[in-house]
Amino acid sequence: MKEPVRVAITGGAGNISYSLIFRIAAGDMLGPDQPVILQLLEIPPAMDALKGVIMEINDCAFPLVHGISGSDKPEEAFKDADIALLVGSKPRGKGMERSDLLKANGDIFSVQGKALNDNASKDVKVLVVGNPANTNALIAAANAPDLDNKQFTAMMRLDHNRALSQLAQKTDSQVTDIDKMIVWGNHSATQYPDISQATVNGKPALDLVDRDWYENDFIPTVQKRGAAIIEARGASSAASAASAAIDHVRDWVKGSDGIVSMGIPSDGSYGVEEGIMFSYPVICKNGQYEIVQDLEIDEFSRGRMKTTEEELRSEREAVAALL
Ligand code: NAX
Repeated sequence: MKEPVRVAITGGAGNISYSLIFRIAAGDMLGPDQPVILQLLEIPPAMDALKGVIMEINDCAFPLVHGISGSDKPEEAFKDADIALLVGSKPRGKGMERSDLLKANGDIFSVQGKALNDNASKDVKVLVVGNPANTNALIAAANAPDLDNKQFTAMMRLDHNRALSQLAQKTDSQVTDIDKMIVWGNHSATQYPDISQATVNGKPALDLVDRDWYENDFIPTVQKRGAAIIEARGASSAASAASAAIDHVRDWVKGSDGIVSMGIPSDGSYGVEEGIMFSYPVICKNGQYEIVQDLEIDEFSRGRMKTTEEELRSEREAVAALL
């Protein structure tokens, strides 16, 4: 039997976690032979609800769960964590400006970045799901000076999966027929879901769909999918977000099957400002991710990438005091 992996999850009593934790416990993220110890973090008012979640996990008698704890102290929840899923964040309240939201979450993610730095495994892999995910990840990384900033990533996989599903439906194919899907930039409405590199069963995707559909239907549909889910369900994406988090970490740890999109610290590739948490096409191998280089970027794509980059730069400016 393998040594258990310690997985810390914040926002353990929230909606996404209610799907996420159970799937991790069932082995969907790290494999059916990998035991886990779950370390859940919540804020004091949600500790009762967290207790209920823990009771339910215990009641599942998952063979892979070798331990489970709940805490309202980041230093306890992150102790020796090998993987940290930062899901909990402050939702946008009534009348709150985007800058207020950035600031409120900045306070959470600077504390958590420091707690990861001081308590987690030195090799911890961090995925930030809580919004604004890219800039929260930037703040957490900046507050963890002893960790490599490459250990911090932001979740773009839900956007990536949404893009795969839309293109598969349009071309009457399966998501597994699609290769080289990319979502660039920020997890926001400025993101750029790019099918200019993609193939469907080996054929260029742009030869299979018309340009008008791509620019005026596909791109806005993927960009605004989160709002459409809220409109339809009366609540934000939860099970699909959990599924994307599982895909992201599974691929990072165990390797990806081709290109996937991850929000990672920009190294300047494709002319993007260095340091911001920008979603790139990556390939994961041996527990590491590498940006896919040398893709030809046309003028349309370049413009879209600039727009989302500019938004991330202005978010970074808004939280400069926390970096
Ligand atoms: P919920 O409001 O249901 O749950 C959030 C939980 O986090 C709550 O239980 C809350 O008590 C807890 N929490 C708040 N501050 C905390 C802190 N400092 N430490 C620990 N726990 C804390 O939200 P849920 O639907 O689960 O969504 C969680 C986050 O994911 C939100 O920020 C949401 O916007 C974001 N999303 C990100 C997505 C992405 O693709 N990156 C997609 C889905 C989702 O919208």
